[in-house]
Amino acid sequence: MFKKILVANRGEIALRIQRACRELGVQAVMVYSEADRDAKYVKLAEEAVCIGPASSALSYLNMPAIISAAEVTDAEAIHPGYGFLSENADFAERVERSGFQFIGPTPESIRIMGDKVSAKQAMIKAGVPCVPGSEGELPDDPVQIKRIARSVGYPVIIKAAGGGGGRGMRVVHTEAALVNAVTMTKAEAGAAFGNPAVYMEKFLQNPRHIEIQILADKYKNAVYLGERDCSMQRRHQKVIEEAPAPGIPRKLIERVGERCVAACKRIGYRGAGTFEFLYEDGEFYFIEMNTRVQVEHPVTEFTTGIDIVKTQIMVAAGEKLPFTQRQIQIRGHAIECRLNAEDAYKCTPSPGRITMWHPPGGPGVRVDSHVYTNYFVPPNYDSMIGKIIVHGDTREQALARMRTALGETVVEGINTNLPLHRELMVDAKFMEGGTNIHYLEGWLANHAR
Ligand code: MV4
Repeated sequence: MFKKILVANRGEIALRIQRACRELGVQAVMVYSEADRDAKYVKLAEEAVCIGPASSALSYLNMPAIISAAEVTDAEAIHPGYGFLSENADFAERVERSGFQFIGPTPESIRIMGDKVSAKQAMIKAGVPCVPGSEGELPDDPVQIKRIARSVGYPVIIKAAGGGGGRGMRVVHTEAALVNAVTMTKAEAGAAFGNPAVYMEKFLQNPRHIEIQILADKYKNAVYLGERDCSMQRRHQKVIEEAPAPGIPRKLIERVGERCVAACKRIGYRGAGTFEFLYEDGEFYFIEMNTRVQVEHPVTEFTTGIDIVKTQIMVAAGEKLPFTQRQIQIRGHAIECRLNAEDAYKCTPSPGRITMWHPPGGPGVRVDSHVYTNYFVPPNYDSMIGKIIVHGDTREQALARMRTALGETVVEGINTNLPLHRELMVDAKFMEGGTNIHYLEGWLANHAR
C-alpha cells in the first residue's frame, strides 16, 4: 500500500478521499486554491499545499502545480476525484511519466472512453447493448448521411465524438433538417473539443438513465456492483440518485452487468468505472462510460457494503480485488439527494456564508459534506455543498428515512435546494418510482414560483 497520496480535488469528494486514506493508514496530502483555504479537509489535513488562485484553470486544472505539489510532499500517487482532471488522459499520462501512480484507469483506457465513437465500438465488440446508429464516425457525403438516417429511422440524434455529458448533441426529426444539423454539430464539435467527428444514433424519446458501477484490478478481475437510477436530473445535472432502479428485472441487470464486466476484461480496465445506459421499453442501450469515481457512488456503497474509494486506492497500489462477483449481494434500497447552494426552483447559484449548518443523523443516514457553520461557499466552483444518502430495507423505508433526514437538516445564510428535495420525496410519481429523464424539468415547469 502507498504511504502517501495526493488528493487533487476539492469539496466533499476531497474529504471523502481523505477519509478513505485514514481508514487505510495512508497519509493524504490535500491541495487547495486560495478560495478553499478554510475548507474542512484542509483544516483536518496533516499536509496541505496551495496550488493557485481561486480560478479552477489556475489551480485544480493546473497540471504542473499539482504534480509539483506531489513532488515536494513525496506523495506516491494522485487521486483525481471527479470533474477537473479526473478524465483527462494527458494528465494521467503526465502523472505516470513524473513517476506517480494515477489512481484510476490507464491513459489508454481514458482515451478510448473519452472518444465516444471508439468507446461505442469497444462496447459493441464486447457484446454490450448499444443504441442503434451509425457504425462509427459519420461520413461527409450528404447522400450517405441520409441513407444512414433512413436505415436508423427518425428521430435521430447527432453526437460529437469528443462530447459527452450532454455537450455537443442535436436531435433531428426530418430529412430536410439532417445535413445542416450534421454540419452545425461538426463545426461546434471542432471548436469545442478540437475534434469535428460526429456519430448518429436513434433518438430515444422517453428513456430512464440507468448506470452500472464496476470495479476492476490490474489482473483482469472485474465485478459489477449493481445499477443506479439517475433519471432525476435537470440540464444534465443529477439531483437524486437511487439503487436499485425501481421496476427493472434483476435478471436483466445481471445480464447487462456481466457484459460490462466482460468489456472491462477485454480492454484491461482497472479502477472504478461507470457504464451509462438509457433504458426504454425494457431494453438497455449503452451511451457512455465514465472512467472516474462518481458523485453518487455512496448509493452503491450502501447497497453493497463495499467502499468504492478505498478499493480504487487498493487496486491502484496493485492489490487484487478483495471480493468476487459471488460475494457481492445487493441489500435494501439507497437514495441520495444532492444539496446545492442555489435557489430551489430557479436553480440559480447562491454562494455565500453558511450561518448555520445542522446535518441530519440516525439509522441509515450518511452525510458527505465539507461544509460547516460559518463556512463560506465560494462562487468559483460547482454549487454542490454536500449529499444526504439514506439506506433502508425497502424503498419505502429509504423514502421515510430521507423525509426525516431532510426535515432535520438546517442550512441558513444561503439558499439551497432543500425545499425541492422535501417536495420530491412526497411527490406521487416519484414515490411510485421509475420516472424518466424528462420528469424533473416538467415538474419544475409546473412548480414555477
Ligand atoms: C441520448 C438521448 C436519447 N437518445 N441518446 C444526454 C447526456 C449524454 N450522456 C447522452 N444524453 C442523451 N443521449 C439517444 N440516442 C437522450 C439523452 C439525454 C439524457 C440522457 C441521460 C440523462 C439525461 C438526459 C437529458 C437529456 C437528453
